[in-house]
Amino acid sequence: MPASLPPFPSTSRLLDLIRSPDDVKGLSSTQLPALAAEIREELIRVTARNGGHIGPNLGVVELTLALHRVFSTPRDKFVFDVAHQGYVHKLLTGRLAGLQKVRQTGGASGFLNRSESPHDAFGAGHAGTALSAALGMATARDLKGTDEHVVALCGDAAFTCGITLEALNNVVSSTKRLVVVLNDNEWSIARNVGAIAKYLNRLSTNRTYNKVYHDVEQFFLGLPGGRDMNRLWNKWKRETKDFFVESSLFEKFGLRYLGPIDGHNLDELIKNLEFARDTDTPILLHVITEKGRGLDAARAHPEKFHGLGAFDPTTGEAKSGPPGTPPSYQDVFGRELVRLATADSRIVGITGAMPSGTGLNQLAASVPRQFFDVGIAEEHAVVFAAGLATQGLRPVVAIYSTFLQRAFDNILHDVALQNLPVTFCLDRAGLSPNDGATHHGLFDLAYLRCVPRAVIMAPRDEHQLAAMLRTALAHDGPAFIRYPRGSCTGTPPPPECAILPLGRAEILRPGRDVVLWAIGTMCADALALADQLHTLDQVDAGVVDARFAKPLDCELLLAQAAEARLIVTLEDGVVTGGFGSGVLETLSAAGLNTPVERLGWPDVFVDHGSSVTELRAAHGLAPADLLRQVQARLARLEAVTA
Ligand SMILES: Cc1ncc(C[n+]2csc(CCOP(=O)(O)OP(=O)(O)O)c2C)c(N)n1
Repeated sequence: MPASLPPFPSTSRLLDLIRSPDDVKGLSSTQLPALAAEIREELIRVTARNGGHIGPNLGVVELTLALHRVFSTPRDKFVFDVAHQGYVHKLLTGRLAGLQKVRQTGGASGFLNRSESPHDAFGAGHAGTALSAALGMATARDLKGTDEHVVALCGDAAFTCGITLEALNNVVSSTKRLVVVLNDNEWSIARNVGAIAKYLNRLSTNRTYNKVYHDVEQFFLGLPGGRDMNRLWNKWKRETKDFFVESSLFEKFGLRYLGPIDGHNLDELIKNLEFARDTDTPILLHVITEKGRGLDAARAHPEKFHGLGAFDPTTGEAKSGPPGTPPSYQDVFGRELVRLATADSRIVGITGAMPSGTGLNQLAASVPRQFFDVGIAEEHAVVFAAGLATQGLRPVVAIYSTFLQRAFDNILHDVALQNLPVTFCLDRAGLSPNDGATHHGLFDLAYLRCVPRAVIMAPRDEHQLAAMLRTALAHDGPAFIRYPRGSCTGTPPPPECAILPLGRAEILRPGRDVVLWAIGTMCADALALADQLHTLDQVDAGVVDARFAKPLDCELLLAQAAEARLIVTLEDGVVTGGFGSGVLETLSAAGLNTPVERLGWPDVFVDHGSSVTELRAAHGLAPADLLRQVQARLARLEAVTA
């Protein structure tokens, strides 16, 4: 990588001439490697500034170029798994300008999005959906009698997902024509885990298999009419089953297997993709790529460079916060769990492929026997935890709020219904601003509140997180703790880390006229709001930290509501069915008609943006908006009583 990167736009770049995939097709084969090099420079330049999924994208430069050389989107459909590796596709489909502000307000999304471009056949952000969606598209094509190609691009970690395996099981019964590209770089975010990862590794390094396969393949492909001969060879091979070497797992599912293919060799990629395009049977191309290719730091640290914030493009150093920034909630959680698990061998930690993101890497390093990374398998993680809990263990499942959505039935059917003591730590609750709608953790309060027996907590600072972890582990049933991404408050620690009485709120500021009931990090907003109401409007405003969204402290709530003019609820989640709804339900059930003003995220999908502050402002949740909303409600109430 050059020490200093060219300014944008550089007039002599091929990349600036690429407005659509047709332009890629118009390049000579000698220009393609030059374009690949320019794309890498551009990827490094924009992600160094904006942050983003640099490692995965650097790995698929040649693969994406080859795909656009061989297929024609938007007529042909590319379905990217997770779609975090779609930046190159964006560059080749007219989004060079949008990529300058990728993941920022007004810039391109960090994932693929059907509303962003007709070249994005399917939106994603969560893993494991590509094969199912592609199979749906291929089947629709067959039913409609059209002839476009459908290509699913799946990472090796996608095959740790149940959905991918469910789709694999259905391929041959659904369609005769589907191209699956397995982009194998041996990494999930951390190193890929499980039996399939080991199997893929064996497959890509099994010399006998590859040699026999490759040589015969190339021999037939090189003959005039070689494609037909190759079909015969495949048919014969299928029929003689495992005569030479054991057929691959994918062949057992009825897909034709081609590979391993060097994912950085454009000629080899193009030749194999053309073959796949013209094959009349579902086919899987096993493509070997290197994550982070072209940036030494990313190659050396694939986990860190999977996705990160702004970094120095020359040294690869991530830009860190100002000195004295408090630790993150993830760090505090990881540290507390190590403390607890070291003292109690019944405590085990489970992650779905996010050891560093959740902070469970600390447990993996300190008490590895009590740590499990199950891959991108959230449903399995939850049922696995349920099984462990039946045997007297105390599992702690750490999954981002957004990814736990996938395991709702397992929470309900496997854990809560059997009243099993599983602790759920929902990281990234609230906004994940740069990632956007697929990653915001705004729904958990709503989707968990309806689960019988669920104890749902949210800490307002790091010390409460530690106390809640102890509370959850002491509770004999399912317990959920939600906390946000990023830095804690830096609040001085209390004298002791006590277990909280279940369903007991805490009064943070006395006040009887208007009472603000907040949960989690919104307590800070509530305190500031109460101060303003007091100072500006002489309102006697109190603040309560609910601590528990369920069970709610009904006793305190009803006592306060009986006297207050207005109850205001504040939550970092959707208001529809959330914490404030619980407050409303409680008052309604008790026959109290004290007005309730609910402050939280509206009933829409929130896009990506540069920061939490910007997104809050865009959705009427900036501190000034909250104040205006409460003042307006109070004014309306006064107008009614006047
Ligand atoms: C359901 C779900 N769980 C976890 C994640 C977080 N996640 C994003 S990308 C990724 C790893 C993807 O690995 P792979 O598919 O092999 O692609 P690579 O990044 O290696 O190219 C994970 C775990 C997610 N997006 N969705």
